[in-house]
Amino acid sequence: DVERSQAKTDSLPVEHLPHPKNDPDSIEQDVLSKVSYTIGADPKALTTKQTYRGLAWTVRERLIDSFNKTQEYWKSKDPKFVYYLSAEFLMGRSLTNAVYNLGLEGEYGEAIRKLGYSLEDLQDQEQNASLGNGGLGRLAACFMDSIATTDLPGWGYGIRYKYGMFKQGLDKGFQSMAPDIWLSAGNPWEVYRPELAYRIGFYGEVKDGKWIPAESVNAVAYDNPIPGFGTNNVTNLRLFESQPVNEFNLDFFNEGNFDEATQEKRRAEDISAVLYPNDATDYGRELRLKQQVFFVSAAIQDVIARFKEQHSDFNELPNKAVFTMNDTHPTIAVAELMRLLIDQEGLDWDNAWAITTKTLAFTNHTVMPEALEKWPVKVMTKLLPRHMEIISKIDSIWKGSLADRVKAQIEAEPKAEAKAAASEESSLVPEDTEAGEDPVDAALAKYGIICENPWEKGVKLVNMAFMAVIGSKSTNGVAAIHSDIIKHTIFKDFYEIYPEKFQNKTNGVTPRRWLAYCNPGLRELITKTLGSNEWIKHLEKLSGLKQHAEDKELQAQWRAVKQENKQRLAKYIKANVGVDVPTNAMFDVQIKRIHEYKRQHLNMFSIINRYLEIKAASPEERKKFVPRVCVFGGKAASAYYMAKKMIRLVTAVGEVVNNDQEVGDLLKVVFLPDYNVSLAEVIIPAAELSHHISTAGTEGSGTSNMKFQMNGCLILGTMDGANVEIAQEIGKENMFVFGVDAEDVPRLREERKDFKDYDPRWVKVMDSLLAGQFGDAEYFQDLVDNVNDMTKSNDWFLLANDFADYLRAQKDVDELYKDQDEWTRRSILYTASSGFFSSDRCIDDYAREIWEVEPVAVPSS
Ligand code: F55
Repeated sequence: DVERSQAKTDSLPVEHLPHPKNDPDSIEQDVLSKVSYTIGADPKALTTKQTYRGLAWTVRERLIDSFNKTQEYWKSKDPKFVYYLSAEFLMGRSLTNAVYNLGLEGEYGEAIRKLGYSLEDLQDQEQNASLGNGGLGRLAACFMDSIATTDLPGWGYGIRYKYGMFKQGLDKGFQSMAPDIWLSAGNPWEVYRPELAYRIGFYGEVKDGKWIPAESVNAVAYDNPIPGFGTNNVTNLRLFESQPVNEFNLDFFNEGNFDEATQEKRRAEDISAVLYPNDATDYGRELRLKQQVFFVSAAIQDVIARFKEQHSDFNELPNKAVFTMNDTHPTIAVAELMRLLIDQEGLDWDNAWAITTKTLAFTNHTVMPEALEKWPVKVMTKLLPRHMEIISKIDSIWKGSLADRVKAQIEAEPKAEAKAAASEESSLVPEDTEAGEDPVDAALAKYGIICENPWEKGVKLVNMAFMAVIGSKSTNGVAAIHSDIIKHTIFKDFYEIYPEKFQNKTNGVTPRRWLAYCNPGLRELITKTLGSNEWIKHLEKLSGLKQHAEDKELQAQWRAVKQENKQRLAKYIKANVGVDVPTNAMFDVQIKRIHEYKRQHLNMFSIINRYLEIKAASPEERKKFVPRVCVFGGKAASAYYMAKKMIRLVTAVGEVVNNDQEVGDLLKVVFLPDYNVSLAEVIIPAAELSHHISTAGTEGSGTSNMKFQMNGCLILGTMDGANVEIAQEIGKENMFVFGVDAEDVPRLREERKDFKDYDPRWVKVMDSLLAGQFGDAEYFQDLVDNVNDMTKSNDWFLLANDFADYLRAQKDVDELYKDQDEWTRRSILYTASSGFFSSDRCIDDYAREIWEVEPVAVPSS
């Protein structure tokens, strides 16, 4: 469908195209021109918003200039590309990032000053691009920055949702939700490409091996240029919008039936309308599956079209392209690439399979069973009949080879019964195989791609993660402990059969957005101390700070920066939730999606305990408490009942504590609504203590832990996710570690029915909630029961277990805070030890060890 006819360009004087000039006067001129002719505003009476919009358009032009050069250069070199397939890209704002990454902060700063503004003023006018839920979507955004910065030929592919992550408000302390209308003022950061449209089919039937879809839409491209830092490279995030093939039906219209006339349009536009605001479960819904196949098919068709411009032999595809699948959401790619190679390009099955399994890579982000997508075969068959045929064939080939291997294993061990074999570490037979059950059946039931829904007899499901492991060249986890766990739990048999496929790639975050740009005070201090700003691109150079960690002068300056950042946050808190917070108190933060496994309620229980202790103390004793400001932020999925209660727990306790005269400035508890990327950029630089307290073995990696570390914020955490590696880098003794280890969790869960060891402080906290000390006791009843009443629930996340040790760690925190020099020394050490957690390092590891893609830097002309 792509329009590829060419204008007669040979004789056009393209070399005389005026490239934008970058001196402050030219930029100022340019802004005035843009506000007049693009925005249509009166340059003599500009609002801040209009100024932002005009300015953004000038930055856009400079981005596109480098973008065009980069893409042209890459085309001439024809290197292998990585394509990052992700249903989510949580980009946040673009203005500051673009200006700095282009290296134009000085020129722009001056031009903006002349217009009577600061870059921050204008930046505040920008809507966040919140096309993601949380860690996974933000990781994709950090990766785009690092792919550009490290000169990798790589593009992102995703969906241009019309409405992003919902806006969160508070209504009498409860979460309220509103749609995120982020495109209302236009989007200067994207380039619409109406000529790039791919046809995506749904439903229908397969006749004589040929799929005839009953419904089709067009996937139309929008390019979002992504500038690297300290390079000429500007790469691309290509997002697709769903458009109808036929705008409307004139016959229906003429009959006066407008609803029918526009039905196709509405059905098509629904596909890219809304981001599912769920960070754990959403499978089962047909529209969600439509979204997934929509962007995956468009991306693969786009890549194949460009491949074919320069190549004719598909065996070359794995040398020119690798698709990396960000969790299970894009894993329909396995079937879609097979379908395109076989049905469109005429390859045979074996050839297509060989190419597919060399061209795809898979990243797993979680072991939480409810987050591992499984689609009902019924839904798949109806929506994607041809894909379902392909998946069935992949499944039967896989089941055949698994059965052979299980049989071979049992024969090699002739005396062993299924049970005995199961007790062996290296057995393909599941451990929970029942006596008398056929071991082959047991293995197939557990590790088949198509398997029965354990909760609904007779209902068959497609396990997308299993298909991804089988259909790709590598599978990786996102932190060392996590990559280890997946090998021995969810992907056990796959690991035994294909050990070489399994890798670890510990996550990273971009030090540009998450340190250099969000914390300018610290940026300048670090650069001054190290004598250069090379660390922004080579983060391991931060280790040079270690030798200065004890320097009293530096410590004082380091504290002054933190103090300034705390004041900025205090102002924000006052303006947004009306609470006055003391800036001499410790700023203690937990910001992330609200989840039982992340245990915000454990933090709250410790805060309640602190409150009760302050209340019980004499005025003299009260003086010994270290004052704290406890800040929470995070969204709850709309259907996640407990998560919503956890939010209410924070606000309810805040209402009591913040207004208690006896407590005064010793304790404040605030919930900041609508936590998003730009709010994180204000909170993280101001934080002194941050919470990463998931039950060991449940968090894939965590990435905010790395952001806090970079900004010199001390960590209170469990031995989970990337905390383990952070502890290695900074020294475990410098982190506040508590809680059970991952390997003990299964046993403790078994034993939890008999748990009796309740700490007396835990009992008091539970009693205070059930006595209504923080309002509506009835409302909190089931939240308490869930962790405290073993007859009703089972404290799956082991809060009661970890509580006493958590309070011990909290005491250690308070003690250390009294010694500000030691606290600051550690803070410097945290930043100094954060080099490993740059997404540049992470991307480089992916590039060398999985993608096999090499940098191609655009030369300066
Ligand atoms: C979104 C939609 C669905 Cl259906 C399932 C999961 C998600 C999601 O947002 N997951 C997510 O954010 N996972 C997180 O990924 C991070 C990056 O790897 C990890 O750091 C984090 O541990 C993990 O929970």
